[in-house]
Amino acid sequence: TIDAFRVLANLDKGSKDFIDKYKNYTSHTNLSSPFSAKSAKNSVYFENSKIQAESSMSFPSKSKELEDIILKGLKNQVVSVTRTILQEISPMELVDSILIPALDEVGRRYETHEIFLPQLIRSAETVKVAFELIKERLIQTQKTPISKGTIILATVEGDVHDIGKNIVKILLENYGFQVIDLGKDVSVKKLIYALHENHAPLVGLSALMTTTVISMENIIKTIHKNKISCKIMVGGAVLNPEFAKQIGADFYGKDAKAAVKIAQDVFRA
Ligand code: B12
Repeated sequence: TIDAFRVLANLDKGSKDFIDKYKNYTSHTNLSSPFSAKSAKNSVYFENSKIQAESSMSFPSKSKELEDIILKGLKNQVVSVTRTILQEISPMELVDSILIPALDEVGRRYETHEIFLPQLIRSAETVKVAFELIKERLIQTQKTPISKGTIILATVEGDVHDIGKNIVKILLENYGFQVIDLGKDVSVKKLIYALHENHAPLVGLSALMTTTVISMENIIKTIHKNKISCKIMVGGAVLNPEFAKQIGADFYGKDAKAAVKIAQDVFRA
């Protein structure tokens, strides 16, 4: 309690002492790798592809290292390992098969009180460093500079989780769409204003918490009430297709690739 108080009172700068003291706290409670279940799922996605066959040879050793770095929030070690892995697999493979499963495991540990907020923050900051490298790589391989259409993206009001939304953004841009990113914790007012200003035919909303899907529903209701002509796609770990439909969205996207597919369909129509 004293250590936690020191974090909350900002006496323990950057939560350093707290994390140093408790970083090994979970090691005995969970020995299983977060990749065991997820990697099976990912391998289905890449089944029969040449990339999968090639990358699976050298992939596991470094992926375990990156997983550890994320779980322990070792921000200063993430760059070199991420760079090495990016020589072997594509940026999106790295996102889907390492970063997201590791964050899921961080979320699980947080939920079961195996780790606490400072550790959650450190892990998120570590992923952000890896994500910057991924972004650089995706920008380098960007296909067309010509815009295929304008999309507004936002993480809804009350929600600061923007890692997923940022991945969606970078992939949409990679596929030639122009993205107006309103950022995180975006109010209904700001979103409606942006829609009026830009006449974007597609808006993408992200929410990660059960409490903030209400903001998402409010935005959708306001768009409909104001008869703004645009399609709405929604995503975020807390949603599913049924719920998306229930709150009035036009599309639900499970991941960034799904967002690209939706955008292609909307702008083709
Ligand atoms: C990282 C993280 C944080 C970071 C966020 C950093 C950042 N800048 O984003 C920090 C430390 C700041 C944080 C804070 C909090 N967090 Co948090 N966090 C997480 C964690 C571990 C990972 C989220 C993540 O980035 N996942 C990876 C990304 C890539 O996945 P994604 O967002 O789902 O995105 C993918 C798809 O969903 C989809 N997608 C996403 N958006 C969109 C949009 C469209 C249009 C489409 C088509 C697709 C799409 O594509 C993406 C890429 O494939 C989750 C646990 C989890 N497993 O989700 C908890 C979690 C979301 N957090 C949680 C909580 C409780 C909090 C706090 C309230 C903690 C606190 N006590 O303060 C605060 C909330 C602050 C706030 N007001 O928002 C809970 C939410 C519980 C709930 N159901 O409501 C979770 C689930 C943890 C848990 N299990 O308890 N958190």
